[in-house]
Amino acid sequence: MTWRASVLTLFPEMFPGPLAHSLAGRALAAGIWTLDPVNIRDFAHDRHRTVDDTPFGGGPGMVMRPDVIDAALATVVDDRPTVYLTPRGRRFTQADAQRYAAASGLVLLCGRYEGIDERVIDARAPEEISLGDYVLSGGELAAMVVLDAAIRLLPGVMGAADSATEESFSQHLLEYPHYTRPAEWQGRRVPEVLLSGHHGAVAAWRRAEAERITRARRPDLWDAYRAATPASPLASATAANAHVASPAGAP
Ligand code: 9WO
Repeated sequence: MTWRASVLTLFPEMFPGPLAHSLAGRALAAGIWTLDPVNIRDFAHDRHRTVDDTPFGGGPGMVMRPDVIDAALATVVDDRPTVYLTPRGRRFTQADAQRYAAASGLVLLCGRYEGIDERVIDARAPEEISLGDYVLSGGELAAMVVLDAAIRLLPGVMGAADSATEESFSQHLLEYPHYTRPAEWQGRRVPEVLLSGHHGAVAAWRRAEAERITRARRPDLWDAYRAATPASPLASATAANAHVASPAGAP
């Protein structure tokens, strides 16, 4: 019923952090999800509560011990996906966010230092997820991003209209431009169609703008969108008439 996030970290006090100040924060207060920060250090078994050690084979930095990580994971793993946030993971996508939102919750493993002993990754086989090609000082900020993306999709967090839109074509398109009052600002006018009250024309303009921006900025998304979107009757008519007249250089 309640979506449950368990976050394994050496810095449990970082959570909920910025999540308290978003849709996710309101949903947390409303009991739509629960947050269970787990301090990895509580699973150390020596007097100094050691969680890391020097790498076998030498080299810089420290590595998190597999026995400590495994003991922490053992207290939380159930039917939920377990996710390790790491720059060497597969790229996080909106489809992952949707899959996590549809699960009963998440177990998020946040590393520090140079990472975690490979054997506990082999043994527990978490999903290894990356936000992008950069290195942070730990997985915690990435875990917050993943949580924010999943939680806003939980039932009752967003308006139903918003989530319906997200499921549809908008997934492969960048956002269309947004405008609000004043209708003229520093000599710049809002596009007239948005003031027309003609909902069909507004929708068509927004879609055309989203397509234009996606094509210009993200050829990879544009290709995925074209592959996933059946040609509209209008687009088919355009294609059928392509031999008639088309501006030079048009596709
Ligand atoms: C540190 C390091 C130092 C010297 C040479 C190589 C090195 N790699 C790393 C490293 O990747 N450290 C990670 C720190 C270990 C796992 C947790 N940390 C982390 C996660 N940094 N960045 C992320 C992350 C997670 C998701 N998306 C983007 C970045």
